[in-house]
Amino acid sequence: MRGKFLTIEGTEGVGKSTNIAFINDFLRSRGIDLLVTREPGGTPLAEELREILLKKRDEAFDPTAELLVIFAARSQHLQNIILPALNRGCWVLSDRFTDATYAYQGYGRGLDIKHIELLENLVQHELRPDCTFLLDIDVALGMQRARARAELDRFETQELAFFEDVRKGYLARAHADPMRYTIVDAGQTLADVQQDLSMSLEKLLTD
Ligand code: Z5A
Repeated sequence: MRGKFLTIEGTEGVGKSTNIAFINDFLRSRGIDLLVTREPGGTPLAEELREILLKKRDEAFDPTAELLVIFAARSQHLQNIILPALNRGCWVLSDRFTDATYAYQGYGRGLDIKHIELLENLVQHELRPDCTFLLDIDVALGMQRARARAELDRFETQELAFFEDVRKGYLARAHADPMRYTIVDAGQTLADVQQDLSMSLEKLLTD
């Protein structure tokens, strides 16, 4: 039987990395064979493309060029890692996927959503995540957490208004498809965030 495809999304400092470790432990303790991966990246070639995307440089990165590099990395990741794992019955949890492209490149950079849909269909055919955890946080609080943690990459140096647009994009998509998305208030204590995640993971296991 094909494995389930899970994704986790959110703006800066929402705690994706922290909660991926929690989801991994939770599902493994229930006997689920889980592969954790990330985007952009997930294969050696796609990780090289990730470095290109995140590197700060003097030359402006044209938004359409950025979009194409993201989907190039995604195609590589899907064909070499995600699809083979799902086809052998393994569950896959990806730290970001195409919802990030709609939120960052669509709502954040202002690229035409129809172009993103076109590339999504070209690269993914009918594949969409079975379940997406959207960790939602006040943008300023998330930035505060992200800044306290490490040096900022090219995306993280964007203005607050950019991330407000990204957050709006994520929320709009989640509200439009409540069956697929679980919105978790990431401004709560970590214990409360993980309590909410446990409840939706329990539900996923019984579906
Ligand atoms: N990008 C794009 O534009 N288009 C696309 O299609 C895709 C990606 C796929 C890299 O992604 C960039 O790529 C990303 C969008 C763009 N832009 N940026 N930046 P990334 O996922 O690798 O980068 P990231 O968003 O910075 O993720 P991260 O480094 O994994 O951070 P995080 O997961 O949000 O946070 P964390 O490290 O787990 O937590 C942050 C801190 O908060 C840390 O110190 C925690 O201990 C703390 N924390 C976490 N939860 C809590 C709670 N509940 N209370 C208090 N403190 C907490």
